[in-house]
Amino acid sequence: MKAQRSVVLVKPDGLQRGLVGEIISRFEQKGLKLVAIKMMRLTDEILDEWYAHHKAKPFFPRLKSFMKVAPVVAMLWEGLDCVDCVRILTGITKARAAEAGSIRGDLAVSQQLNLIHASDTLEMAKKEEKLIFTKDEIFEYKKDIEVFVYSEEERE
Ligand code: 3AN
Repeated sequence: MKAQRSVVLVKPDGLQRGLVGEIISRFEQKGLKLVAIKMMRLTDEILDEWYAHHKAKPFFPRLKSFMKVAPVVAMLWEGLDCVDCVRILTGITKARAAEAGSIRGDLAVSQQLNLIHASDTLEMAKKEEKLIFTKDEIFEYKKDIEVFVYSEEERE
């Protein structure tokens, strides 16, 4: 299978609101494969790289300090077209306008406190994976259930 990997962070609001388990369940139930997970505090170094595209935006200083008020739970999910798949499950940035059924659409109302971060392109996913995880934190293993999750053609 030509699987992709996508980085998800449960942000401080998700951790404080006790939604870590719910969020993990959404991705698990979809059929994605968890290949790395850890709790960590984000540093200025990581955040400056992470949100480089927002550096000039007026909300950047607040976003940065918000991401440091509590630890985050970082996960790496794997699957076919995983980056788009995770974004669809996540919902759009402005949570109160996000589609019902998505994580943000069902569980949040804010544009900043929108529970999770999800890589938005494959290129970003690769960059974020390197920023957050070391090689020995990422696990390769076989999931026997995959024969009931993907067709033979999709698994090739
Ligand atoms: P997404 O998280 O949906 O990929 P981005 O990359 O545009 O959205 O924004 C990254 C984070 O910056 C968002 N998750 C949110 O916390 C914050 N953010 C984005 N736009 C705003 C805004 N207009 N006001 C406050 N915070 C924002």
